[in-house]
Amino acid sequence: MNHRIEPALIASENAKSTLGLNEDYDALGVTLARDGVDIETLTQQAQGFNIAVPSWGTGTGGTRFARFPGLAEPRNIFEKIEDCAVIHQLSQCTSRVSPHFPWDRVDDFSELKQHADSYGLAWDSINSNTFQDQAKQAESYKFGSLSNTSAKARDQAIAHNIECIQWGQQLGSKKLTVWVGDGSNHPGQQHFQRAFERYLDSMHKIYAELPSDWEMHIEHKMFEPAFYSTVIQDWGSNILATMELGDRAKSLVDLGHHAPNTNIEMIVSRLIQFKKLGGFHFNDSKYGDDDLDSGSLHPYQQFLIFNELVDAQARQQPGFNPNYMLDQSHNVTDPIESLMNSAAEVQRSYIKALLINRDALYHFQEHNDALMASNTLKKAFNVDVSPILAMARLRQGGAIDPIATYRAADYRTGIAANRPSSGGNGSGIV
Ligand code: RM4
Ligand code: MN
Ligand code: MN
Repeated sequence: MNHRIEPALIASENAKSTLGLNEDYDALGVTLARDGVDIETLTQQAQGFNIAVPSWGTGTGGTRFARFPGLAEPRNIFEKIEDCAVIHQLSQCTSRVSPHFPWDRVDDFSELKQHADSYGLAWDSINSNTFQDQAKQAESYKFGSLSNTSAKARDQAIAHNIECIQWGQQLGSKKLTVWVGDGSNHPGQQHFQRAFERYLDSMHKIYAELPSDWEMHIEHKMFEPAFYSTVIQDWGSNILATMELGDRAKSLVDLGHHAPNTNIEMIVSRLIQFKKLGGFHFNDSKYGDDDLDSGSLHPYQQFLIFNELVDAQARQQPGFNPNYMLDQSHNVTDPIESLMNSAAEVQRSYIKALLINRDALYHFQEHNDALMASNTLKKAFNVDVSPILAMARLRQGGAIDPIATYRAADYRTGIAANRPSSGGNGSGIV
């Protein structure tokens, strides 16, 4: 298998802190054993954790105002795959990449698949893009795509989603994620019901082309690019659409796509209950969408979401098999560093949620002991599981400290000559 970072460098960096890690790991093992928790089981669960990386997250993001490109940014999907290979090599929990079409379109998909294969990477959900007009596109999406009042524009958007499925089949993907920018900017601009009817009609046509072993994930978003209303505004519109379409249509929760203070963990619970939780786009935010790295501001919210997920796993809830992915914009950090860090932060929430004493929690819930129920969650949240995450990486050939190892490798400087700047410093969504 190909490597982007010299394995010998990872080994020498790891050697610097293996002793300390072993001590911390053993100490944590003793503490956890006191509560009847086996640290080895947790480490295996950490090793089994996987979260996909969005191809578009490997480039430096921007705002409506500006974008400040970084050194040696990937210029195409082949180079994005190389950066994803670095992320996975060091963090050992991101073996899948989610492409966005037509941004990542290539002429030869078998060549692209081979390229990813050579780094041990597989393909996650395919994302269609009908929120921008492409060069030489016949119909404009200025006033929507799947819900456009023009049948020609709708047909073009449907055809794009179907070609996304076909490209995905060549890559070995099994999922299509549909997020549309459709909506309105002025009260009265759009007839809400007719727009939703047109959207559903278009989605039925895409769903009819979905291979039998594929799922379709619908992503809601309450604002942007439409700022007054969006056609799939919230989880309510989302689940209604998936229920109309069929069992293989499920809802996807992007953490940045809700109003501030929305109880996202409760939405997750509802979707689980009705077998409609397709997956996640993890990120964090204070004001807008995708603006902060996962777990950087609201780690407790992320933990509470994983409380619901681990609960469903423990109860073996039928139809429960959500897909995890990061979806965030990195404007001032090195995207490779942010993606490694964020993958580990989501993994951290998962491991902490596994530590929750579920029988105790159920007991306190049944007896309406609000304080002790809350403290049961807090007890798990307050455990520093870093040694478990580091041990999981070490045992799989990754880095004890991915950021330090990445910096020691000086990856960007090493490839800068081969990746001249594209000069793109205009505004950019990702
Ligand atoms: C959207 C949404 C989608 C992503 C685009 C780039 O806000 O999160 O998942 O495909 O951004
Ligand atoms: Mn998203
Ligand atoms: Mn988003």
